[in-house]
This record gives sequence, C-alpha cells and structure tokens, in this order.
Amino acid sequence: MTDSKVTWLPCGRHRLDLSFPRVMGILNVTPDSFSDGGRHLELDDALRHAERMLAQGAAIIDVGGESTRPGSRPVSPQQELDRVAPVVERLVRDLDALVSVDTSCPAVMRETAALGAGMLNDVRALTREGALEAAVGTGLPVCLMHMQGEPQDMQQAPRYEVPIETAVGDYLLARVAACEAAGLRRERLLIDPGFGFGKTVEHNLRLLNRMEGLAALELPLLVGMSRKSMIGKVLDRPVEERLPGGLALAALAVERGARILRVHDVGPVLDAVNMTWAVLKEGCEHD
Ligand code: PT1
Repeated sequence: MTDSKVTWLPCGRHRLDLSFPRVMGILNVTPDSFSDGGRHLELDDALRHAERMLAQGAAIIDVGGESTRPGSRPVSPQQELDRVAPVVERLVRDLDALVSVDTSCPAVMRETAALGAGMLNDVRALTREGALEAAVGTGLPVCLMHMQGEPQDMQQAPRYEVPIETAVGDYLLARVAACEAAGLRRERLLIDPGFGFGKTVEHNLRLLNRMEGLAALELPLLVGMSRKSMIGKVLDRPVEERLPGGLALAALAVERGARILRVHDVGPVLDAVNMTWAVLKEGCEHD
C-alpha cells in the first residue's frame, strides 16, 4: 500500500480528509429538450439525487454538463454553463456540499468556482486553450485525467507505442509539470488514469493491475470505473447489472492506492471501500 503524503486537500470552504479513501457521487446534468418547466423539474431531480448520495456517505458530488462517454459530441460552453451553474449554486447553498465540476471549459471553471464549487475535474487535464490559466485563477484543486483522443473517436481501435501504464504515467507527469509551471501548486493536484478513455478492455485491466506505479507519483489518485464497458465486456452484463463487478474493481483500486472513487452507487461502493480499507489498515497498525 502506497501512502500519499497529502492528507488534507483544501477545497474552497471545505477541507477534504484524504487519509482514507473517499467516494465521489456522479451527478450528470443531462440536456433538456423541452420547456422551462421541465428544467425546474430536472433541477429538483438532480438535487434530490445529490441529497441521497450525500446521505449514503458521498464526500464529493461531481457535477457534469458535458457527456464524455465514448461517442458523445462536444457541447458549447454556454450550453454547459446553463446546465451546470444552477445545480452547483443549489448544491452549495442548500446542501453545503463539496462540489466538483467535471469540465474542460475555462468559462465553466471560473463561473462555477465563483458559485462555490470546491474542486475541478478535467478529463482533458487542462489542455484546452485558457484552461490552465482559468484553473490557476480559481485556486481550487484539479483532477488531471489521461485520455487519448476525444470522446467522439477515442474508442476507434485505441493503440499505444509503449505499455499503457507508461503512456499514462508519462502523460500525467507532463501535465503535472505544466500545471506547476503555470503556478498550480502540487498540493492542489490529483491524477486519474482515465479508465475507458481511449483504451481497450485489456488496456483498462492492465492499467488497474499496474496502478501502484501511478500511486507512487504521490499525488492523490482518483478513479472512475463505475458501470463502465470494461465491466460489461468482461462479465457480459448490461449497464444496469454491473454493480458487483464494479465493487470488485473498487476494492482492487483501493488496494492499489486510489483515494477517491467516482461512482454512481455510493452506498454499496462505500461499504466495499470501507471493508477493504479496514483490512489494509490492520496490516500497518501493529508494526
Ligand atoms: C473518470 C470519468 C470522469 N469518467 C474522471 N472524470 C467519466 N476524473 C466522466 C465506458 O467505457 O473516469 N474520471 N468523467 C465518464 N466516462 C466514460 C468513459 C463513461 C467510458 C463510460 C465509459 O462505458
């Protein structure tokens, strides 16, 4: 077990204790094709869902207005902001939640930080024009994720010239260096191997197997494998039957150094995580 040096992550008004693994609940803010009335219902729905995840023990709510799953198309910054901003505002005001914003867009970073978001989660690792500067300006911690290609085409026969864990490790190291050079302090950075982002099932499985190499970078490790097709493909299960497979992956991720798990099923995953952690902790208690 590799122990991360960082224990407290400063997240705006919140401080996140990362001396043990935490669960981040996924809140997708999906597009509304109908009326304004529909939008209000959607907002209430989103808040209720967030409330339930917090009650189940989520430490963070990750709000996303751009789908980045394989095949999805980009949205405009204004569209993304219109979806995400009202949700962030209410989560902060009504629930005092620690909100992470899943975005690559500089304007969304700035605006949601002003509304009280506590963390940024960028699947493009601040590579968009202006994103690095915007993130520095917020003072918030940022999760840097590895992706090869763009969601629209990333799953079209992904291949790598070097072992996947080397490609991912090298990329994340380079992004960490770029962030530090731009004035983002290392204490504010998290890394994520990006399961399912330009990777075959074999890539994903090997990446999890070798994840201790990434944990050795001594930055908090965040992982997202919840309900993903890597589970579907190994077990031949549709998306609504992937929880047991996901629990196995969660336990392995914690054992290999993950400190934040980005998931849909907060309650069950938290039990798996806490059970795994209890075993790992006992191993270092009396020696
Ligand atoms: C992730 C992640 C994310 N995943 C972070 N943010 C998604 N930091 C969105 C599939 O193969 O892992 N880490 N934000 C969702 N993306 C996907 C990718 C969803 C692949 C599904 C698949 O099924």
